Amino acid sequence: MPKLLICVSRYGNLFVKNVQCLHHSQLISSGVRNLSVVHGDLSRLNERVRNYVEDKAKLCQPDNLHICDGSESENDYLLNLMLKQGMITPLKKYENCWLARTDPADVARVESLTFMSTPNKSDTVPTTKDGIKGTLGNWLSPDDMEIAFRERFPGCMKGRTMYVIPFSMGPIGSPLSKIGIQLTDSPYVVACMRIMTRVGSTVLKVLGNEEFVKCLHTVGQPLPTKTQPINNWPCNPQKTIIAHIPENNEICSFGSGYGGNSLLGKKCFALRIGSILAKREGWLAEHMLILGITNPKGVKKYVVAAFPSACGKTNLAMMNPTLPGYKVECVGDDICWMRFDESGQLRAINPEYGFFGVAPGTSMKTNPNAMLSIQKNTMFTNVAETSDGGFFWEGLEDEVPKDVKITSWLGMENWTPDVGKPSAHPNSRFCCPAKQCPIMDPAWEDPEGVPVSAIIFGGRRPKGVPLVYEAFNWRHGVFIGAAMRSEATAAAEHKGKVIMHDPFAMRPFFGYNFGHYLKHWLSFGNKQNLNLPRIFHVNWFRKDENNKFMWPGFGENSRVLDWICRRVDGEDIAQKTAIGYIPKEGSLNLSDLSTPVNTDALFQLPKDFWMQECKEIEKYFSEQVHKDLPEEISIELKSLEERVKQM
Ligand code: OXD
Ligand code: MN
Repeated sequence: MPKLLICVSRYGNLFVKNVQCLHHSQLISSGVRNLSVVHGDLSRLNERVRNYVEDKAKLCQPDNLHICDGSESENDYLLNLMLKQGMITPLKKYENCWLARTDPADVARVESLTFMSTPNKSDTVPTTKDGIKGTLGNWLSPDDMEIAFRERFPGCMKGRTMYVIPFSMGPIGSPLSKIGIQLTDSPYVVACMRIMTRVGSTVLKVLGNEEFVKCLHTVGQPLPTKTQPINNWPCNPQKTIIAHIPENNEICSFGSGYGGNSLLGKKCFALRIGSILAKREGWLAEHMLILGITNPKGVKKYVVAAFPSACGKTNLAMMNPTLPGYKVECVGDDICWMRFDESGQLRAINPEYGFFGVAPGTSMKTNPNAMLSIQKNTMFTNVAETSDGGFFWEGLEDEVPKDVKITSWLGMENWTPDVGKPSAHPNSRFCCPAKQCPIMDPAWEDPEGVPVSAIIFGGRRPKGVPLVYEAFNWRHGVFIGAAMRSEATAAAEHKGKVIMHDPFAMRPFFGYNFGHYLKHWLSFGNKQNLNLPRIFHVNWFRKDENNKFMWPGFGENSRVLDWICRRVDGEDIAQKTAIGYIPKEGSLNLSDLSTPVNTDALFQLPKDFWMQECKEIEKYFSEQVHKDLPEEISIELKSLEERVKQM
């Protein structure tokens, strides 16, 4: 019997000093508790993965270990298990569709409980002015992290099964892809990870003995629980923490089963840790959709677009263009990894394998391709249910039979709009395989990625911001990304319709100091031989004095994409303004537009608004980014102010 020394690591993880030389069968008998491997073979995991699993199993003390192979039968087993536990119910109207209702206290990302832990605070967040509270990420010192971990993780999986999920972000084996191992005690998380990422034994083969991103997740409710979990959804909102430790390529998430906090491949890995890897390795990990648009001449271009949560990224990525002869195809709806290739061409992959989309507002009218994608093999969370076994949410009023009864996400039967509360939670979701989308791009899994011609930024701006404008150059484009603002979203815990700064739509997802992130973006502008894409800003959400949207949006946005593509081709269709290039009169194709629009009003640039906007940006940069703001960005802001003054 080896002599085991139980130690506490710097981050509060319990570990056994000589764990490397333990054989798995010894682990099973000599662990802190007995552990049985109920699926898979621990001894066949490569050494690094095995060490990670053993280390965390000792810390979390699950009863069972299940190494996932990603197979159909495994998935069926898990769905059955959740069904028996009362965690999901079938939506019988469709094939293999399920509804999970969470504890109402666990419904969204928790930005205030999401931390990056680095030895130096300034690696994670900019140093703010005069002690003003920073809003560009949360830092925890390794010591505080250790205290937080020690309070939470030891024994957190008692009575439960720890699932080991090997997953690839990006096509398995692509030079642009990265591998992670997620450990979780939630079968819901396993089922959703299998939809959202490429899971299975092949991933382990491709990994060999290389580094991987370590992802630990627990619902934070060891068994037996003192009280029955609400909706059979175990979670621990009082103790929730989502922590990232870049120096170890590690993510540890405690207490929440909600997707953004628990499907660790998505925001935690692909964006927060991803952006750090990207900085280190010279590429970009961004909160962007990727789409291909083909014009009537058959010429295809790919564009990427960054909008904050709930600004319609999924709708744009899956759009049916109204412009005759145009075709849009989807590569991804949320996250984009991009790298310049040897010829200087920027190439992008979607690291995800599924869509985790906001349900309310999605309908055959707004996004038929999303609706067609979710008719089978889909996990719904916190949507309402119809008496004929279907789903329901705000926006589907015209699409469900009139005689069906609706049960709200909170379980209220015979729900009607008179109740005064929505039937589905505003952040309720569908989680479906991307390949079910009828307009997936033929190259969406191309390991080389697709060539990017344009980068689009945007937000929900009811006032002052025109439908589209183009940056003067790369540096100005980076400034536009940095100055992005948008109305708040239901995807996180924010309330109300305040206009929030959301630079690059990455505010909740930066893995490192935003000032350094800006330098990284700017650095591409100084490199030789790069074919830098043009940068644009769009706003589908401008409102008139009667509070009505001025632009019809959805498929009509193809007109804006068309203008952007023609600019990429160098067409002389732009006129210079103080804020950038806007379409020359008549250059935006508005023929047969569904509703008449007032283009003058859509492109009007009110001087007082833009003076105020400059002030807000100045205040934000000086308070929040302070000395970390690159000189180039200050110069861009000053130039904008000067141009606006002369308007
Ligand atoms: C998302 C988000 O869930 O951005 O995609 O919040
Ligand atoms: Mn998102």
